Amino acid sequence: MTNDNKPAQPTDLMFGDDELERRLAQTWRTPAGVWGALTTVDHKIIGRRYIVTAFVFLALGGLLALAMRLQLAQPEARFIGPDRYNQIFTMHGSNMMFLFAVPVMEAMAVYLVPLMVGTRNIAFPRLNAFSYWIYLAGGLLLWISFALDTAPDVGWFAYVPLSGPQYGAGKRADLWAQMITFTEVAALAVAVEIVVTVFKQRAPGMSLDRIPLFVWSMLVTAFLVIMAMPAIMLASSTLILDRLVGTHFYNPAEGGDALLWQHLFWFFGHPEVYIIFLPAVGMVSTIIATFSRRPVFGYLPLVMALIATGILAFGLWVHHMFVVGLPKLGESFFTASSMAIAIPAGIQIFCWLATLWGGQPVLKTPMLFVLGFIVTFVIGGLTGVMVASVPFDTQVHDTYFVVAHFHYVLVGGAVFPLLGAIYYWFPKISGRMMSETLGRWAFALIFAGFNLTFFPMHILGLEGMPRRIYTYQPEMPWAGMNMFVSFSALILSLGFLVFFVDVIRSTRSGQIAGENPWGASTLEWATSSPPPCFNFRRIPVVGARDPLWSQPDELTVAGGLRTDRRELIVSSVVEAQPEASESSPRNSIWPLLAALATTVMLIWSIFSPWAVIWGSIPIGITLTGWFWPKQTPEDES
Ligand code: HEM
Ligand SMILES: [Cu+2]
Repeated sequence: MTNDNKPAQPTDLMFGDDELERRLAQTWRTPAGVWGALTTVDHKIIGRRYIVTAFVFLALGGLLALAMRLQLAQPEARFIGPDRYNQIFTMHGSNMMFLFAVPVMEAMAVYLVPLMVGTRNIAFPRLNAFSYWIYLAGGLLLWISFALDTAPDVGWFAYVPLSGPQYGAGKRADLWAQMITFTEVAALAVAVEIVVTVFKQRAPGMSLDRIPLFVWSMLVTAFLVIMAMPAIMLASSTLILDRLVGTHFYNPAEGGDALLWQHLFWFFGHPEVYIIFLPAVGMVSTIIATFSRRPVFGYLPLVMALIATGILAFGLWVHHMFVVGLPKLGESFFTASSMAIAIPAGIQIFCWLATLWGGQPVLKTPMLFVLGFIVTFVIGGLTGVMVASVPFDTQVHDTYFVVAHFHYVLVGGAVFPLLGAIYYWFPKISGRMMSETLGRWAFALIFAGFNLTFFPMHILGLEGMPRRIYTYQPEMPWAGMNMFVSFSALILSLGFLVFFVDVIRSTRSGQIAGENPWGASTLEWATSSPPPCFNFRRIPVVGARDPLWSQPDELTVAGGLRTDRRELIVSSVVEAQPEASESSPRNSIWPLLAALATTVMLIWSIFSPWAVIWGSIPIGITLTGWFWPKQTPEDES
């Protein structure tokens, strides 16, 4: 490294392993207790917290789904009234998309990406802490409004004019819109951290063509977040303006445009699906390689497919609007682009099958979920190609066919890989293995329960059952199938219950994992489980795409980072040549205070436009505290 020209500074070259660990732990540690928990900027602690919170929201959203299924099991049931039902499906959809699916994927990246690229912390660690707090505040806002019976009731895409000032009474739609702001600020923050971590903090030698596929997938996802989220923040903020100060963005009578809402929403909403799906592609590629005991087939095509999906994702949003009456040429274009996205998906599936074919797959639980994913996702993809066709979509739009389709791609395409990923990385995160027996039970129940719940919904949809109805008449031919679906949802829930029991049980008493229980090839397995606060005793030097397979005995390491302050290696974007050592921020309470100030401003601004002025003052104060030089060693460089 370049900066050890001042001999007095202690660097990692001067110490033996034990002494070095002691010194690094001193520099990087998070103090025990509440204060430590509130001030930490360790990506592992924040990442774990983020993952756990997202899974709590998954469980809550699942309970809402069960409530809906209970209500729909029989015609004319009296369990949930129409108003509450509207709140429940809106809560379920919004909660699953904004509080579970996107955050959980980013959370996995917050935990894993720094380890996989061989660095000591994520870029902008205080922003990372801020992101978690702001996400938590947004989640609490939504759920508290539900507890107070004033939850949003306008569907997860909140179409105007229903959500506008004329029809959306009270503050329900505003709460929805502001929840979006919270979660999007959080998502954008993490996306920026991921991009910078991947581009500038990779271990020496990890050139672009050696980046693990999960990291590639998160890099592409981060760019999607950066390009898609501003559209929805614009939409939700202008909706609040229409509702609060009487602007006319969406009011046709005054020159506004109701369709503008749909365009802005879906310009974000379609890429959103890939923001959830692409990380899953990375997880699947990783798990398949490890359990087939060979490098994944077609690294370059897989990376290209990720990037192609990311680009195409921005060219299909209008397929959500086929029934609004579009010019024929426009319809044909968006049909074609929607079908075209099946090509990169096909390439991915081909590469995975080829990897399995050429390897000796070991069917551990993570692999079971991956196989379940392939089957389910292909079905969801096929119905996707069906609804991409305008005449067909016109028939099934707003029916249960669509509900079936998007759960196949969301649950099959993202939740299955995610559960596989939890079984796969749990040993790294907790230091303990999950149970193989319970894992198999969880998989069997979830896979069977899922297909039994959602497959019949295709048929219900073809029989004309609309989505978002709180009940139906006995004369309709839907009762038997609905009862069956609701019963199957219980099987599905039982599977999730087994999963949660396994997680809790294994955290306490799972078998000790050791560094690399699966014999995997990527860098996160080159340190202890769970990793120490400084991640790696010495920074590895990467000489191949699968470092732990091609350099099995001892990784080469780089030296020269200081031990008396938090330092990481900054490397070049393409070749990952070390360029400099850079200091990394210490723990701080300011991100939490800034998040609190932002929360006050955002909630207040639902009620008064002046909040934007007065509420900015505390934010300014907290940001000043955040960035104030404190003469710590980290400030020197
Ligand atoms: C775990 C089991 C799940 C069950 C049993 C379930 C069930 C349902 C049901 C019955 C509806 C339709 C409500 C209606 O139209 O009246 C629905 C809507 C929806 N679900 Fe799920 N769901 C589950 C998981 C998920 C997951 C994991 C996600 C996302 C990652 C998700 C996203 C959505 C969305 C976006 C809607 C549309 C909400 C709206 O119409 O505004 N669901 N779900
Ligand atoms: Cu779409």
